[in-house]
Amino acid sequence: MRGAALLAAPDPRAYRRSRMDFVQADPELTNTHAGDRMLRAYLDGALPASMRAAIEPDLEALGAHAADAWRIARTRVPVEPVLTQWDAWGERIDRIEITPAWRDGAALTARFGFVAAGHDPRFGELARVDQFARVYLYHVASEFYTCPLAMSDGAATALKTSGNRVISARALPHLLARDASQLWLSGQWMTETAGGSDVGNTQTIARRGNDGRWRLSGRKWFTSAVIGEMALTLARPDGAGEGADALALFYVETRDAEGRWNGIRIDRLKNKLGTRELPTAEIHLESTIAEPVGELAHGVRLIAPVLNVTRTWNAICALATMRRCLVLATDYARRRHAFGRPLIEQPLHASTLASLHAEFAAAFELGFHVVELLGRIETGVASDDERALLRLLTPLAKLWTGKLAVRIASEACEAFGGAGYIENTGMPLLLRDAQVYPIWEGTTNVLALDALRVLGKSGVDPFRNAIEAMLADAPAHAGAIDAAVAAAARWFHEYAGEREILEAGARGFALTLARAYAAALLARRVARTNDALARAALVRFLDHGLARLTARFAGKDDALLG
Ligand code: MFK
Repeated sequence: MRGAALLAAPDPRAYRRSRMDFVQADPELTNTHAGDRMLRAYLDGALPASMRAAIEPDLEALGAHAADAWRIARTRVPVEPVLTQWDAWGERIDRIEITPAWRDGAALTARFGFVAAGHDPRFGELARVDQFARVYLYHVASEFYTCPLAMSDGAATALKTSGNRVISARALPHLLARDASQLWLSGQWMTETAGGSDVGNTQTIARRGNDGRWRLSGRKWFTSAVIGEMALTLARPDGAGEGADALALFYVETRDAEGRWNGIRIDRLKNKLGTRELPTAEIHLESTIAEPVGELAHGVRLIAPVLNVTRTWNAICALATMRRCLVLATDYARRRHAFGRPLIEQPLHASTLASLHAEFAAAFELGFHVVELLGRIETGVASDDERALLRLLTPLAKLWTGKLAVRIASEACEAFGGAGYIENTGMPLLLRDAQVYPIWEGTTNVLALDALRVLGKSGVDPFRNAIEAMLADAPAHAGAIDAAVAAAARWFHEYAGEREILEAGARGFALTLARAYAAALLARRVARTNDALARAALVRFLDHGLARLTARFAGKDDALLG
């Protein structure tokens, strides 16, 4: 059957009963590391054997944890965090009760080093690969505890690059702790009511008191880690001008030595579509004591390492959701019989699933390539071209995986028929949660514009050179990939002087670059390993087409928009 390499052999455990007492067998999730051929093949190729062997037991344990967590979640009543603002006697306490998976988060993070592993000097440039393999296996079971972990990782990275020795000496040992009692989580408080994507509209003011200390006053509208011990946040020093350049980056510890809030009031928890285990809060800062991380301006530049790291987490976590959806939908297709045979043997159903597996395989290549580049740059072994490349590929990977996760989660629900619309199959939760990936950490359009801005500065050469180098090793599939890159480059140069047209087409342009790069990575893997799964994925992925460029529509949409 076509697509068999992507879907693997039919499962003989498929469940049948007589029609009278028929009960459909539910899909099973077994150890997600042991059963992940793609992850295992990737790690076998990316890591030296000694490192691979050293981390294997942890990955296997995380795979077992993922399967256990899925089973437990299917049998329990869902719980959500609860904010209690006042105690019985009228004192303001603002206490957040977290959920069971979150209560396990610190111990698991200490044991598996979800943040620390990425900064572990033992593994040099490959430390990030180790870390993100762990994150990939943990994410769905974590119930988005990975969100504050992402921000903590971002904060550790930003503090390291800031050169602020005092704050680094205080915070880094906690952010990178492998002892749960020492572990800190960090928030990243950027979003305000007037300044969402447009962070330059930030209204929080920083004032320096007579005691020489800085205090922040303002309202932060989406704070996903207010339960953390610290945060990095943007504020406008009193008297500084308007706009983003005048913002400064501040370090905040959320509680004082006695455990009281540091001038922080939690107004309410967000009532969100998904990620409901994550206690995202609206807060007021009222003379919150803070320390500048660097100069009293250019805060966006200083917080950018947080953005780039959390965008990488976003991409890997989106991949984790896609993988979970595909494993469940494929397992179900082996167990569910219709029209006389299992769904997996129905050509259209199999083909639909195989196409999704192929998209996922390509996105997986891009996501982990970004991780590899991040590790190379952080350990000082990367070239200038690789630096420029990572700056471009990070938003591309984030925006593409975000959109793809929603599509795959939606298709996976559909692959279950009516059951996919029923809460306690677990599928609706995956779909609701997936919708967050294209939204937070920069929407698809914001990131597409970011990619344009990067190319405006660095040009397309680093991107083209990298693709050419990969295709030199994989000439068999170069034609379609070269054609997509050439079309994108032509489009970019043709409209280089026409900003409105460039912006209007930025999303299609960004998706084309992401798809072409991912195809080149897959083609290189096929050439190097002759892996059957990678080859089947490449053939299907190329068949879907790489280019997503749009025609010149800017300024011509009035009839549609009214
Ligand atoms: C489970 C997964 C975990 C994920 C965790 C999720 C946590 C969720 C919580 C949130 O959603 S937090 C809020 C997320 N918000 C955003 O992501 C903001 C979206 N907006 C943008 O990304 C804007 O592009 C941005 C605010 C970064 C910039 O807007 P501006 O005000 O137009 O600034 P500008 O002039 O473009 O950039 C200022 C400087 O920063 C420039 O450098 P120079 O001053 O040297 O010229 C830029 O080059 C630099 N810069 C901007 N983005 C950068 C960057 N540098 C490196 N990397 C970047 N990504």
